[in-house]
Amino acid sequence: MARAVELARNGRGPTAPNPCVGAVLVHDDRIVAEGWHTRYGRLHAERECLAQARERKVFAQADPAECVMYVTLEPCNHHGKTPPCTEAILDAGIGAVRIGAMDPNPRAAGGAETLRAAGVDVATGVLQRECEDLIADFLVWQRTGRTYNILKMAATLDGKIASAQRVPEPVSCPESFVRVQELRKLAGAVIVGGGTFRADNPSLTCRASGLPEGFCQPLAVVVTSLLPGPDAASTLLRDRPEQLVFWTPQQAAESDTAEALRTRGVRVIGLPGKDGGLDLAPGFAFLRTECGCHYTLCEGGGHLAMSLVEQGLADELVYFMAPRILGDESAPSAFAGRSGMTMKQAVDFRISTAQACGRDLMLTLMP
Ligand code: AOF
Ligand code: ZN
Repeated sequence: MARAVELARNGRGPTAPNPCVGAVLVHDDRIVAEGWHTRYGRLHAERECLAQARERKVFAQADPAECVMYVTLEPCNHHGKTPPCTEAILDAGIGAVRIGAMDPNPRAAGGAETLRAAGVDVATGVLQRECEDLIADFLVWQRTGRTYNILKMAATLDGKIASAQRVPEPVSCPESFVRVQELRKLAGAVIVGGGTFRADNPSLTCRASGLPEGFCQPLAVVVTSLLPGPDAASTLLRDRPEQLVFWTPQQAAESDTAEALRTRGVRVIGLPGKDGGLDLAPGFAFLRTECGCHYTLCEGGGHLAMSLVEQGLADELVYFMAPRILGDESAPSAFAGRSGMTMKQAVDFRISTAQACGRDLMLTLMP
């Protein structure tokens, strides 16, 4: 199942707004075929896996009744863009199926029962946590009208994201930079706070290697109450104003500055207030419905990160921990803006994956 989870991740992005799913076929404790859902509307993981088994002539030597299929998501039971996977499994005569997560989509669910009723040996809940984390994005798309928002932070051991002088220097190692580019490739929009926009003058482009021809760069969203003038020295304003979006208080969105920015093709979106800040949820709904984004990536700074966490809009936290210490209290932190907190008021996350990334530690955390 761990291998199936790994395979499923290959489809993350292209399968949206459907889930990514992986499957492996095992005979005699050996993996004999693999497959994953590669793209929205294409064959499901189980059918890809069975196709590979046939291509490799697996069933010439192995009795399908002695094969076990491991699949990260309950096999679908419905005619969608493709016929039901339960049918494919039964037609192939597979003897046993091991399922990770149950399908939360009521139209497709029920596969486990159908297979059982047909005499297949079915077990559910195999690596359930991992398999459920894999479809956290699918749950957000199903249950809300907004994007699945990944919050990425890179910080020192003492949680600092920059020096007190805010000189734009990397905190994390080159390997982590590569991983961030993969996240930007996944994202339809990259979001930063106004402080980061002003201090770093970022381009927020994806510089992953081997980008496909005609790759569409993610939108750049800046959350700020302080709109820049249309001629401000900003890489984003200069290079790609049409892909630049500001989220700003309602009043600022009606200002002359906002109008001047709009004449340059910049989108200025007014958001309602909330707890002294902005209500960010309508912004994410805008990106999903008006811009067709499925994933968004927020890259700080600390105030925006904390607002997202408090508003329940950090669906996944990717935290690069660099083994370095700054020890400077006046340096900005990965999360900021609250005061007088007790430990009871800390926001808890669960570690989903932890892996070395160059000299850094890369943590994926779920709320
Ligand atoms: C599976 N295996 O690999 C996937 C499943 O429109 P369709 O036919 O692509 O069906 C999409 C639904 O099927 C989707 O909402 C989810 O419930 C399930 N996805 N199921 O057995 C797969 N991708
Ligand atoms: Zn299916």
